[in-house]
Amino acid sequence: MDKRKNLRFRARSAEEIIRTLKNNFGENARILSIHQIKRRGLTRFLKKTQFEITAAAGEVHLQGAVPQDPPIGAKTFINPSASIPFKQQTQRILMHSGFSQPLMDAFFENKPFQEQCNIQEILNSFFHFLQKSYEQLNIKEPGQRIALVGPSGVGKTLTLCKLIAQEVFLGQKPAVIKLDGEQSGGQDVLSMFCNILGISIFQEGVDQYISYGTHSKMLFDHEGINFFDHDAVNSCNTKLDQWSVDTRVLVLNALYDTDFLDQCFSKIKDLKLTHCIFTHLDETTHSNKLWQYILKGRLSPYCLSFGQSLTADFTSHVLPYLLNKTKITEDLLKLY
Ligand SMILES: Nc1nc2c(ncn2[C@@H]2O[C@H](COP(=O)(O)OP(=O)(O)OP(=O)(O)O)[C@@H](O)[C@H]2O)c(=O)[nH]1
Ligand SMILES: [Mg+2]
Repeated sequence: MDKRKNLRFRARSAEEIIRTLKNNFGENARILSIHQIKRRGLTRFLKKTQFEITAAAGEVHLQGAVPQDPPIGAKTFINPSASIPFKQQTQRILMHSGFSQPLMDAFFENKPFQEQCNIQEILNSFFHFLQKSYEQLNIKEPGQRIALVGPSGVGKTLTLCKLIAQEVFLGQKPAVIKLDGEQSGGQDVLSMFCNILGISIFQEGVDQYISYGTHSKMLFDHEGINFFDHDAVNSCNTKLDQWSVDTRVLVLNALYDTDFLDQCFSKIKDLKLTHCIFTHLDETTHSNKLWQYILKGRLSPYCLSFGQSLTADFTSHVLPYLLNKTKITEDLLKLY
């Protein structure tokens, strides 16, 4: 097998995942995505859980291969109405499909326009513009102290479990620190999940500081923050400073409207945010609006979550995943 290429395989357990990764990539593996294979009908009760894993050797670029399919069918759309300028028509389609004005402006800035061009070509070149812009992002690698922050209920804890599982599959043992202000006595999902995986979990303010020290990698689960509350934002920042957290990940639900997403992204400086994660992609049909945050949001895309599994349903293949979900509103194209 060519070890430079991505590897896709199926496995039934963490041990099987680790074994396959080690056999193919040695210690240098990197998991790109894990999907839980959904079974239908009665067989789902009889068969063991199975995962599909995509992995790469460490030096392979995280985002992997990009699908070649164009965003729309092979039909040719010719400008039907000379009265509305062609550029305006294209903008209208893109805007109604959920793309932001700054993104369109950046696209049109680099695209010399001729009135008699074909609309499918323009939309395809917009698709390539998205891909190229992503490839030009300066995406930061996550550091050793990673905290997930965001509004209440977005999926911070569940996403943290997915990240812990990924570390464990790679043979690592990070420490988990709960900064959630609650004293659950180890009865919450995160504590139980860590206990099952043999991961040390500490409750800030309850466990002694000395016990954290031996772990090089630390993952922090912060309680939900009200982004409209300055005091809450400041106290979160102070806490992350005290813990010297270098990777501060904004976690947001992809279903949120753009006003609220804008509000959360406006706290980048206050919280010294570095990365972002979008969740609930499985429940989102219109993910086009996410491009503006991925390309112009000034945070490095970390991964996407698309399901409720504790160990699967996430991908760090952000570019191909989003390209696959990107759609131009078909009703508008019917006019052309
Ligand atoms: N369908 C779907 N559900 C998700 C996803 N991520 C999280 N959830 C669900 O969203 C709910 C909230 O998830 P949590 O991880 O508890 O959210 P949280 O941000 O930690 O919540 P707080 O700690 O209360 O702020 C749970 O029911 C999760 O199963 C996702 O990507 N897809
Ligand atoms: Mg939580």
